[in-house]
Amino acid sequence: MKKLMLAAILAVIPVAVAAADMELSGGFLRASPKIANAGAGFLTIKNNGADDTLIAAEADISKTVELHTHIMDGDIMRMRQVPSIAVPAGATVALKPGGDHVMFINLTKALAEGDKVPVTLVFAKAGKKLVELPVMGIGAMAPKP
Ligand SMILES: [Cu+2]
Repeated sequence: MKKLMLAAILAVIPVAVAAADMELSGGFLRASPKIANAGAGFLTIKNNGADDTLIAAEADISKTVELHTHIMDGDIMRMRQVPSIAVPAGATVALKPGGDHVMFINLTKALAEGDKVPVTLVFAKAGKKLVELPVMGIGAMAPKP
C-alpha cells in the first residue's frame, strides 16, 4: 500500500515541474494613451517546456481582458484582438509595446503608478500562471530597472 501511494505521488511530480517551466519576467502595465479607460500589459514569457499557447488572461481591474496584437493598416498601427499567442517550446516570447499585449478594457479601478496588478495568464498546457505587473506611467516602454 505504501508503495502504491509513493508511486501515485511520483506520478504527480512531472506535472508540477512542467507547470514551473514558464518563466515570466519584465512585466509592466500602463494606461493606454489611445483608448480611454483601458490599459495594456506587457511581459516576457520564456517557455522551458513543451510547445504551448497563451489562450487567455484574467484580472480584476477591468470588465474585459483580451489578448491583442498590433497590425499595420496602411501607415496606421492598429490593435486587434487575437484568440491566442503561440509560445513554442524553448522560445522567449516578448509581449511588448507595438506588438502582442494583454489588453484591459473598461477599467474598474484607477491605475496608479507604483501599484501592482495581479494578472493570471492561462496557457493551454501549462495552465494558469499568476504574475504581478507593476503599473507604469502612460507611454512607458519598459519596466523600471
Ligand atoms: Cu490592445
